[in-house]
Amino acid sequence: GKVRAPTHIISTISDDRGEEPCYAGVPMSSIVEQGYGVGDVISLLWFKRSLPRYCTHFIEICIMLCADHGPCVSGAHNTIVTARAGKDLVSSLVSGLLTIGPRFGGAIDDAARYFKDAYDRGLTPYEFVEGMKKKGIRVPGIGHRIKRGDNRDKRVELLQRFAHTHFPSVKYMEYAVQVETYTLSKANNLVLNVDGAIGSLFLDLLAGSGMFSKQEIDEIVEIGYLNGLFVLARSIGLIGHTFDQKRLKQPLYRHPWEDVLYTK
Ligand code: Q5B
Repeated sequence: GKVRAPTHIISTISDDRGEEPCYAGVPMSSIVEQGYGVGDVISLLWFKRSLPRYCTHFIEICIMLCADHGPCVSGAHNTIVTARAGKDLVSSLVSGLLTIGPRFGGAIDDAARYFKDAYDRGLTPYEFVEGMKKKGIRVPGIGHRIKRGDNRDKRVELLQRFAHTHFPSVKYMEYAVQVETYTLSKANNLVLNVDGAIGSLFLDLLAGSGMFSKQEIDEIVEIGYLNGLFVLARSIGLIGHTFDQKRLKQPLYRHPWEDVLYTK
């Protein structure tokens, strides 16, 4: 009989061998003709299933509101400096992307991991936050350089409002808000930030949509899918910053001596 030689690659999300490419089995013509959006495409290629409209809409809102946060944040700054050094689009983009991590934009997965673990174990916000402090770990999803208790992040508010209206349950987000109430009692900058809002709300999406088994949710949280939302979104802004610098014909950036403390 026919013997299939072992393959070097296994792939389960897309197939380009037929007349048209398929994402998780859905042909491109259906994607275009049925008016799918980028949230649907993310659902197919990341989660390998079609999600209900409120879920794909939520994903699209995350992408829109994380697309940029001005020129002063770490990622945009790196991209701007790189573009001004005469580098190409891809180099400028990746130099910005490389700043995404535990402090900047890449705290979504850890926020989901820690909020989920604390909520599922029934920890009070006090037990959770003080336990993290004892371990010397900053609570991911909490804290911001410019947002404060009296100057909340509008993006967080918008995500919360959408979820309150459309999600069947927002138990993880409500837990994150309780954590925020406790951290704000310690310091005014310890607000629930955009990473924490997305992390906790995505847990609610996964748990409340009925589209994922418990095992699948655990795997998604363990592998860490959610920083991908910030990476994808912020790429839009970083590409914009690259074009902006090129359009403005900005010269090589050099940081001013006056802004450096030279010390022995
Ligand atoms: N403290 C975000 O720190 C920041 C604490 C904490 C317990 C915490 C910090 C942090 C967790 C990571 C996270 C996502 C580095 C942020 C984003 C996207 C963005 C960015 C933009 C965009 C800010 C002062 C005191 C110290 C600290 C304590 C701080 N955070 N304690 N848990 N989470 N958060 N990142 O202001 O006693 O004095 O030693 O790591 O969620 O990245 O717009 O800029 O869209 O681009 O520099 O929004 O919170 O505060 O380091 O001076 O700390 O607060 O231990 O206590 P800061 P620090 P003490 S959203």
